[in-house]
Amino acid sequence: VEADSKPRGHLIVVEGLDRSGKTTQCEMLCEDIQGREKKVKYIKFPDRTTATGQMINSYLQGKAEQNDQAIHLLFSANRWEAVQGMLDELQSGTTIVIDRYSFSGAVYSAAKENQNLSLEWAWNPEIGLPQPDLVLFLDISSEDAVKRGGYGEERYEKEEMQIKVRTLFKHLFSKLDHLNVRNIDAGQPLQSVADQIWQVYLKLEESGPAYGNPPSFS
Ligand code: FDM
Repeated sequence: VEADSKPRGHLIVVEGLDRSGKTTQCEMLCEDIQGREKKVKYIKFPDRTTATGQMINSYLQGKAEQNDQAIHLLFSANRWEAVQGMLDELQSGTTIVIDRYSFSGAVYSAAKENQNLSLEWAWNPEIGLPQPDLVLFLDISSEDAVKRGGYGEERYEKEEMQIKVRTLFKHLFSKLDHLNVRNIDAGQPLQSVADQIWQVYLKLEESGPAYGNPPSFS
C-alpha cells in the first residue's frame, strides 16, 4: 500500500513555559523547513479566532470567569474542532508545526493553585487526538524565565504557576515515554536554540517519510 500512496507531512509540537521563546522558534523552524522546498503550516493553540477560542481568550484576559473543568474542556474542544483540518493538511504533504498542544492543556489545568484537577483527569479529553511525530520541549529554568522581562497580564502568567507547570511537564513526558519527546536547552541564545532544534528536525527527516494518519493518543 505504502509504495503507491503519497507520504504525509510530519506533525511537530513545540511546548514550553511562557517566555521560553516558543513562538519565535516555531517561526524560525517553519522558515527553515520552507527553505527545503517543503510545505509547512504553523498552528497555535489556543486558536483564539474560533467560537471556543473567543471564550478562552476572555477567560485568559480575566474578562470572564469559568469553572475549572469547563474551561479545561473548552481548551480541549478548541483542539478537537481543528483535527479534520490538520489531518487533511498532513495528507496533502504539509508538515504542521504546532505552538502548544495537549501537553500544555493537561499541565496548565493541573498546575492551578486550588489543585482541583488531577493530571490524569486533565489528560483524558486528549485521548484520541493525533499524536505528534516529534515533541520539542523548550526547557528553561523558572529563574531564567523570570529574568527574560517579566510576565504579561494574562491569567497563569505568575511565577509560582510557572514553576509548577515546569515540574508537571517533566512528569507528564516521563509518563508518555512512548512519545518522541526531545528536551531543548532554551536558556541558550536564540540562534543556538534554533540550531539544536534544526538538528533534531533533520533526524526526523532522515528517519524517512510517514504514511497514513498519525496514531492517536491512548
Ligand atoms: N493553555 C494553553 C492552557 O491552559 N490550556 C491549553 O490547552 C493551552 C493550549 O493558555 F498560559 C494556557 C497556556 C498559556 C495560555 O497562552 C495561552 P499563549 O500565550 O497564547 O500561548
